[in-house]
Parts: sequence; C-alpha cells; structure tokens
Amino acid sequence: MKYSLPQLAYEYNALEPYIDTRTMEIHHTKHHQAYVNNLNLVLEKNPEIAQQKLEYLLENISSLDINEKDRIMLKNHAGGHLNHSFFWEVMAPKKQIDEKLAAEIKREFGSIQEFKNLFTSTAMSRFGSGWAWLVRDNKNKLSVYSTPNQDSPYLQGDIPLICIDVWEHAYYLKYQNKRDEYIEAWWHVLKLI
Ligand code: MN3
Repeated sequence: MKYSLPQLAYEYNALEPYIDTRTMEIHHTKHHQAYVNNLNLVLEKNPEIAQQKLEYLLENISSLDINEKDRIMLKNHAGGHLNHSFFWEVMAPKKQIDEKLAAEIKREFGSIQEFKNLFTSTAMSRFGSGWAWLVRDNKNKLSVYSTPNQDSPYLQGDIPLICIDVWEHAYYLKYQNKRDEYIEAWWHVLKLI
C-alpha cells in the first residue's frame, strides 16, 4: 500500500501563538512528507512486507527478511510517519479532555501536574533529536520515556497515548534553542489533558 500525508484536523495557524503557522506548515508539508516518501520507497523495494500494518512491521523489525539498509530506512520512516501522524492528532486548538485517560494518569502518577513534570523533564533530557511519550505497555501499565530519532514505541510493542516531537525542526523557528519554552507552550495545545 502507498502511504500519503494525512490531512490535519485544523489549519496551520490554529495552534497559534503556541505553535507558529510557518513551523506547522513546514513540519507537515516538508518533514512529514519526506518520511512518507521514503517509507513508500522502502516498501516498493520490499513488496512482500508492504501489505503489513506499520505497527506490526516496527514491532517485528529485527526479524523481517529485508536487507540491513532497508531495515534502518523502514524503522526511521515508518516511525517518522506514525509518530508525526499521532503528534498531529494529540494537538488541537481547543481542549478535548479525555477523562478516562486523565483519571488513569492521576492513578499512575499521583496528579496531572506530577505527570506533566515527569513528561517535561523526560522531553528536556532527550539529548539531540527525538520524542517523549506516554505509552501503555502490554501489561496495561502506563509509562513515560523518550526515544531517539524517529524510534517508535511500537518497536517494543507499546501503544502511544501522548507524544511530543523534540526535534529542533518542531520548534526552532519560534523558540530557537529554548526547548523548555516550546514544551511549556505545547501543553496548551495538547488536547487530551
Ligand atoms: Mn518532526
């Protein structure tokens, strides 16, 4: 199957002033599009796996019968596509609180604020490019961690619940090197809690 860039549920300027229009536009039409294009290339080269779900391919990445160069390309670009698709979905100009998730977060982390503190420090301490995640593992337990590059939680079979992109391309135009200010602003457009 051929993948394509998902439509956003909101306009590029909808997350202003927290995430600026230009960043949204470039991030979606250039960065995300590049992951989609490269994902399609690697799947065209490996048609025997192209019908499998991306989540399945990532969880089983090390045992797929493909060459090592393609394995890395698939990990990076299937990850890049899934990660960004999910990132657009967890944001919105207006909160749409997920009460069930919020209750679960309170149970697991003590309070929403304690969760935010942990998630923020996890996102801050990711050296270089990557992501911070709230995930559900296969024992139904919530946890917070970060991943480098475009590594997806599906690589270890975890289900993403919340994510933030901390690659510089996600914030450099507006926030330059101030990742802390970007994360602080991003909480306003995370729709779920
Ligand atoms: Mn990105």
